[in-house]
Amino acid sequence: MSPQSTAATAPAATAAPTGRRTLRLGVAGPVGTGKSSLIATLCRELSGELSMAVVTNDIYTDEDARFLRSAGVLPEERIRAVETGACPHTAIRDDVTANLDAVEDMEEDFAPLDLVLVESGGDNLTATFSPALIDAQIFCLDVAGGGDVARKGGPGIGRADLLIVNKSDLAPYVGVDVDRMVADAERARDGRPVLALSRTDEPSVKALCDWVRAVIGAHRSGEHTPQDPGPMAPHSHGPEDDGGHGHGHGHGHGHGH
Ligand SMILES: Nc1nc2c(ncn2[C@@H]2O[C@H](COP(=O)(O)OP(=O)(O)O)[C@@H](O)[C@H]2O)c(=O)[nH]1
Ligand SMILES: [Mg+2]
Repeated sequence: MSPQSTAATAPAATAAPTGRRTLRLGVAGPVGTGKSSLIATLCRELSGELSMAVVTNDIYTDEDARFLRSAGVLPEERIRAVETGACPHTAIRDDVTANLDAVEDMEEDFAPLDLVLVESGGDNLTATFSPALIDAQIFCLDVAGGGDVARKGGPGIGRADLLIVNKSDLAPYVGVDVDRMVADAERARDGRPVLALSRTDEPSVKALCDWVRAVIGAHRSGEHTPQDPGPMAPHSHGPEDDGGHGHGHGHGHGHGH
């Protein structure tokens, strides 16, 4: 049996009857776009009002978990690393068992939790979370990746619950028009929200926190339905579509279950 079929029922099965059920929020996006920093910001801003935990995914290390622990934004034991091996998108999409175990352990150890953040091992533009693992997801781009990235589309850009255009403070240095990048992204998303963010821009940090609070509220009241942005398309990366790196493997392979 595939792990998805058991996992798909997990959110309902673990829901607290009190209405204080944990929101599982994924953060995906290419390497270096600021996912760990965004999570550190959310922990810093929200851990006073919400009970939080973080699961990181790295290919071979626990680098992201160590970064977050050293940032001192949450008690160390609330930050755990899953080492995903070669295919980081597999662990958040095709075989989510290791991540689901980590999330459920945290929910048990620190019950009741309001929010578990799951950082994907940054891979490329196409990786998204399975709704079997998370309830909502943020997809993170940054201005340094180029103003045209948002137009290139893909499941995360098109259909994640929130698209972040990060490091807006760097836009003048990399020749990117943030407003135009946001407008391009909005056109690709059929009205789903897009937020230009910088950790140094307070109003944008507040807008991010408000969005997270709103999703937690909707999740608790049963108004939020987890969406699947869709699978990554069968692909082999050409020079134009890989978000900056080429890796020519297919994804029809088995994952040992
Ligand atoms: N200027 C600027 N740099 C940022 C911002 N957020 C993250 N960074 C930097 O971007 C780099 C990658 O960030 P990180 O969070 O590790 O990215 P990840 O690989 O997506 O987790 C680091 O050097 C961060 O300090 C931001 O808002 N502004
Ligand atoms: Mg990271």
